[in-house]
Amino acid sequence: MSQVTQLTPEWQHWIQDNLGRGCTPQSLIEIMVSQNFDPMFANAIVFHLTTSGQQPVVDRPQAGAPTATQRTASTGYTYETPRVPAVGNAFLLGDREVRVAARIEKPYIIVFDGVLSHEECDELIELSRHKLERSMVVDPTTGSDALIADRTSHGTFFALNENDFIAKLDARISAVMHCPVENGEGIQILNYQTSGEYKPHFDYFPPTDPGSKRHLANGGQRVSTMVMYLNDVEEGGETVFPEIGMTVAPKKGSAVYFEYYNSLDQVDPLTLHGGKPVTKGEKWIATKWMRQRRFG
Ligand code: PD2
Ligand code: ZN
Repeated sequence: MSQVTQLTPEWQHWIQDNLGRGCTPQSLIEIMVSQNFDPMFANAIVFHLTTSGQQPVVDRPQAGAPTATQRTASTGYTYETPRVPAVGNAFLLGDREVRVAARIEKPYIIVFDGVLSHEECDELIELSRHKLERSMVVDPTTGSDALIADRTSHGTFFALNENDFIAKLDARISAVMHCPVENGEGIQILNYQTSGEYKPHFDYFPPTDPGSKRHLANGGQRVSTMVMYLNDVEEGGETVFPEIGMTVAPKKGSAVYFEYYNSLDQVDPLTLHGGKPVTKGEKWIATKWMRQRRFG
């Protein structure tokens, strides 16, 4: 069944009424997506009604698939010069050569090979194994940690520069991501057992969610993410970007980087992403999130 990319007057009133009642835009988008709306269309239309209060364009041409340019324009996000320059296929960071395996412009995504050595991957796993706890998400209304079925991993954090080993990785990751070390949240380690997954979500704090406020107060918005794969997963566990039909298969030592915040204070909804269910074996990743400013 094809996804809905048109707004009937009934849906328009429903959105306006609910925004008027104080519902968060994110909660309305989630309901629309559950009712088979195209996620990007839902995002754009709710964003439009939230910010302008004007009549939206209710029709979108149905003939043919929209081009990448049209899709980008419809989100309202402006692509600026990326934080990580789109030049070069490899760069030397200390004793490591990090290679670019793939790049996408909109949204801005890079797959890197060799960010971590196999020994570093093993060490991160061994240092984390004994302190894993069930992963949480941010409740959009309160901003508190919440346990939900959409995220069935266990994880733990390292403090920034916690020891020499972690400090070395924090420095390398910050160089790859072109962001100061102090803007980074501590490295997070996640473990997914078979059938574990993380359903599609945004890593940024949705600006209109009341619960985002307290997270934005420390370090500002998240600007970019790097997910580093610590093992080769037997089957499943790909990182998926459903808006652009892209999946990245886990490969020990490799990473997927993406950025989603610009100088106009906009966030890029095309970076919706998730961790697909692990169907055989287990999956270990390390995640780094960068903020606008010093974090912590
Ligand atoms: O496990 C992943 O591949 C994944 C996918 C999406 C992890 C995260 N997001 C995350 O930790 O934010
Ligand atoms: Zn994520």
